[in-house]
Amino acid sequence: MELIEKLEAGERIGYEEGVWLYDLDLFTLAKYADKRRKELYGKKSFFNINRHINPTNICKDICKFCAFSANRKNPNPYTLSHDEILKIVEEASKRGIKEVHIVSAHNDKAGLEWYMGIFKKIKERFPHIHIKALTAAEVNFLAKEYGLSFEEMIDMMIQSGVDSMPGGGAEIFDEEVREYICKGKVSSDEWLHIHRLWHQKGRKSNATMLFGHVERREHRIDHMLRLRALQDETGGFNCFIPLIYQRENNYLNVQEFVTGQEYLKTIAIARILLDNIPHIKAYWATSTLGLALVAQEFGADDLDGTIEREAIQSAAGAKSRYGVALEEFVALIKDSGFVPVERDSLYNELKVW
Ligand code: V47
Repeated sequence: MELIEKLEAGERIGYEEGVWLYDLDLFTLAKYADKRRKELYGKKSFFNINRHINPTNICKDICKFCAFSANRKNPNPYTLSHDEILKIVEEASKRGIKEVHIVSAHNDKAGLEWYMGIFKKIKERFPHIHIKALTAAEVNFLAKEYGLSFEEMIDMMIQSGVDSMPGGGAEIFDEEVREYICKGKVSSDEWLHIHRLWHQKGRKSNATMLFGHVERREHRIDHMLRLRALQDETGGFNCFIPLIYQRENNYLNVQEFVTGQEYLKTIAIARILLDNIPHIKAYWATSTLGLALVAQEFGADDLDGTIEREAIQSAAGAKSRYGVALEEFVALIKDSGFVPVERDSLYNELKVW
């Protein structure tokens, strides 16, 4: 069957055809991605009111793409105390946030209790706030550092009050590229297995893909298909998030940004290939707000949230350090012709703005 016939019929696309999708023109891809998006959500675009917190930037691992961790290019190590973190949550709670998104570096001095204790304290004081925390990379680091199995780590996360897992640390699953960009970090199989175990507990998580660096298009397709296979097994992913690699203050030395066209193609291909993952997020911190708004017409139905503070992408040059004001965010979504729907972290609709 021809690729276009398959797209017309809404049939599942395999690896080789997935790579061919990139050779289609942008508007042909948009036609099929937008059709799917409309079938699922019409003109709704989801977002949440959230606060990102990055409690430490001291890291045992060295990922070439990372500008966040304290190193020669960013000699600015910090570790927040529990009290400092609680203060941030308290202030954000007054502003009405519904979710904290907590991601740290791999700090071997902080201790397991520092990592897990903060979730307990946040849950005790702010039981209404959803805690999305600990990437699979952190889970892998903590498990190995403290001699625990992944299952034991996951049980501890649940007992400590973690509600869902963010999608970080996935980078690119292809082993050769992974070895080059983040040698020694959680392996692709480990990343996928940690999410499998989390899903088996009835919990939800997200999945990211870092692209626009040294990977090729086929690596992106392989990455998405490994996620699709796990999703067939567990159904636990809520959302897929392609992250555009930001070039400053890190060791990858990539000269050019991925083009807007390549980003939109990747969003559209994700919507087409990932027929079993409900949401495709245009994470504006890496794409810019403008391109994220355009991505709504290419299959993206989620724009993440107001963020408030962002340290990982902004350390590498993105203009996301102070998040975006709620009123502005909502107005931009409306002006782009979509309906802003505030959601909770599990995609229950809270308010149509
Ligand atoms: O995994 C690191 C990425 C990720 C750079 O689950 C970089 O809802 C671009 O996972 N350029 C962490 N990206 C952020 C993350 C995330 C973000 C928003 C929402 C969700 C979610 C998850 O940041 C890391 C890594 O891939 N990253 N350095 C860089 N130079």
